[in-house]
Amino acid sequence: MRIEKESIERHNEQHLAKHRRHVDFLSQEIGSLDALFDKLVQFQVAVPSWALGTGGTRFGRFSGRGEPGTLEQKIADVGLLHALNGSSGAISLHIPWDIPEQPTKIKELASSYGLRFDAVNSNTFQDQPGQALSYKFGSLHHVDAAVREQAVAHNLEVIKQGDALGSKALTVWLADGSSFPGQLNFREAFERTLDSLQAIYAGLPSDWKLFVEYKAFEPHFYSMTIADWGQSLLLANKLGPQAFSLVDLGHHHPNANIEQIVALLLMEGKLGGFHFNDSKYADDDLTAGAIKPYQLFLIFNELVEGMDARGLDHATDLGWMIDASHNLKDPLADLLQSVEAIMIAYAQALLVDRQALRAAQAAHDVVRAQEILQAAYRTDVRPLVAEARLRSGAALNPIGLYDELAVREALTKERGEHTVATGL
Ligand code: PSV
Ligand code: MN
Repeated sequence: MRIEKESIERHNEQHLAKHRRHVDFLSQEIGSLDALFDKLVQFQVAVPSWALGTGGTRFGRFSGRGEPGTLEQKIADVGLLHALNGSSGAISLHIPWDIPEQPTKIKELASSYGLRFDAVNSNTFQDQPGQALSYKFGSLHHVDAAVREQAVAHNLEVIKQGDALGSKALTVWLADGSSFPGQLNFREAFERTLDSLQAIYAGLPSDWKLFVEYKAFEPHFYSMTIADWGQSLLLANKLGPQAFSLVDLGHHHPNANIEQIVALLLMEGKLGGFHFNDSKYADDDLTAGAIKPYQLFLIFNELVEGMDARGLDHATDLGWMIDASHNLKDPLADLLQSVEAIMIAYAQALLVDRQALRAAQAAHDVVRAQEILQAAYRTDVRPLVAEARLRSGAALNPIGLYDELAVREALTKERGEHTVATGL
């Protein structure tokens, strides 16, 4: 299913007058907004191929309807999102869940929806059918060199697959760790991981980046071999200029100050990519901004400050991706909500009066500093995000149009009631 341009235009026509009133009000309050609109239009958040179906928990999985069963259908789903919101112009694949059998055709299909391929993700956290050696006790950190070699070879294969699609980054997330004290020699596990990552790094094309994703817990209960940003940064520094840390919002202990982590990684020039989601307990993979929208804003506040301090292009110098799973909501509606929350937090961060904030900081005016941040956070920027969508030919109200067009019903008719997407 594709969304026709005319359907979007008709929908926008209906909402235009009210929308204009809101934008006029904000531009009278704030002043010229053209630079902000340009930034919002440019900003694209990749959708991971594994977020398009219903995820489960270890207790069960309640599949949805009309889920994409093939890579082509997953691309079509991201195409639908991008048509609706104009901000989902990239897809991130997980190999071997999504092996592109005919890369040229797949690339053409994606570009027919205006999509490019974001970072590719390797998977050494599950054993695949027919695989010679098991990852039960880890992959890149494994005590057995043959297992490490198998995992390195898989990552090199993923780079090859990604290269054929035009991807420019490999994300490595390891489930490696230990569940009991004494199970692992921490130092040697880390050294073996570095050694394996060096072998992968050596196979990286010169215009590629390697993202080292960390996670404080899960699936292991006692230690994770790349558990936090310090360990990820250590690896990225040792690997070289093409290696970076990747921050996934769900991978920290509760109450971690993620905005501070982001600020320091940016200071070091080592923040490479981002996985957005929200959580209450752990890596809950909930809709971005569903639980802690103020934290999302504070993170964007540091991102904008840090990227500007280093002269980085907000849209292209870092890899932006959603990493979520959907147990209850329709995955596509949920992804629309995540992108909206991300764009809102970004727009609010762009509105922070940086000069005034610096002055307040220099004067130890803590009250004023909070007022400045919260003035931006409490601005209802939804009309500005909608205006950016209008300017990129997308819908003023993406979820409204998704419902009006009964997209899920159409997909269910096309694909069936009981389809299951590959992924976790
Ligand atoms: C692990 O929890 C993670 O965040 C990594 O990014 C994986 O690649 C992704 O989830 C999908 O399992
Ligand atoms: Mn992730």
